[in-house]
Amino acid sequence: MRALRFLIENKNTVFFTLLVALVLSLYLLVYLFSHTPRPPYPEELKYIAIDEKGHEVSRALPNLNEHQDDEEIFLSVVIPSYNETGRILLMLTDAISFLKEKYGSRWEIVIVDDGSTDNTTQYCLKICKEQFKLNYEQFRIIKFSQNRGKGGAVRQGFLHIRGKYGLFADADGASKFSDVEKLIDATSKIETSSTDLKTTKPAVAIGSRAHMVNTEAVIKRSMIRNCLMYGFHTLVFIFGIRSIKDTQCGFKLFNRAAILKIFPYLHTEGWIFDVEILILAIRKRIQIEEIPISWHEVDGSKMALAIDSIKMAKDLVIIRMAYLLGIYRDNKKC
Ligand SMILES: Nc1nc2c(ncn2[C@@H]2O[C@H](COP(=O)(O)OP(=O)(O)O)[C@@H](O)[C@H]2O)c(=O)[nH]1
Ligand SMILES: [Mg+2]
Repeated sequence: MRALRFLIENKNTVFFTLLVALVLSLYLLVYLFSHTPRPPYPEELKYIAIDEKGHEVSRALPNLNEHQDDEEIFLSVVIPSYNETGRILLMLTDAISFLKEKYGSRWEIVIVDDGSTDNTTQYCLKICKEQFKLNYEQFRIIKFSQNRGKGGAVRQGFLHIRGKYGLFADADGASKFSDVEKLIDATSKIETSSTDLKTTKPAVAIGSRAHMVNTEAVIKRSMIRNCLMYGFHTLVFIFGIRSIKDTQCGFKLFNRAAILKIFPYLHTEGWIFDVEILILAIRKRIQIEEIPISWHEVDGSKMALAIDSIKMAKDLVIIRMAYLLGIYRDNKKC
């Protein structure tokens, strides 16, 4: 009775104490689940390639800032790869034939082997040498000794490319590679819309499958995958990316100015990293164009549907809350 009277008499203080306790516990919870990318091991700061004599070589990776000569490499393609010996050949064949025809030798491919256990690195080196006969500077592999996740792989790749534009593309070849031209056109339009002639305006163009929602390619997917897709879209909508219809397509292009503003600040290494990239771009007022591309379902997905979907939902909430509470900051490199 006395306790109840005390609560009523001090209701403002009680309410305030409860509120502080709630905010503190929320902060602690988000802090505990927040993510810091693991620093690269020394061997992950090197790339492996095949030299002119056909030997395997390992050299220090360049830093993104070092290469300002846009004429040298026009497009860098980063391919996150985890156990991809079964799927990557088709993707590379499609990509390399387009790149050679369109850009001569002004391109590079950076494969990030994310701790594969199926010899993805050796397999890629072999096809680079025997099948594609590539100049060694054009085909580089960063090999992680331990798996980091797709986001960690893309981040590490992008921080060490030489191109004017950087594209990340899935190893399964689900997107038609030549659609990269549409993304490049969109980013160039954003760049030329700037009135500042001294610096390049950061620009992002992302492949989108939103136009395909009612087409066979999506309908043919398993019911569970489609249900999860709709659930995920709803969650993304609630947690704040409303201007973009397809956040998850593995085909996204950035100019160097955008890469420098986004990737050093990216915390997430798992599947949900695309959403953090977009959140960062939106926070930094970088213009994003969503471009419809051709896409088809490819078997052999590395996603464990149930577990990875739960992780993605959790990580999505954590990203949004961490920015809200100041645990993640968009002006602090991580
Ligand atoms: N770096 C990295 N890449 C991964 C991992 N799992 C999948 N990937 C890559 O992410 C891309 C898309 O993967 P996929 O399995 O096709 O996913 P889905 O298209 O979303 O079903 C492929 O290039 C994979 O090799 C991982 O743990 N680490
Ligand atoms: Mg896929």
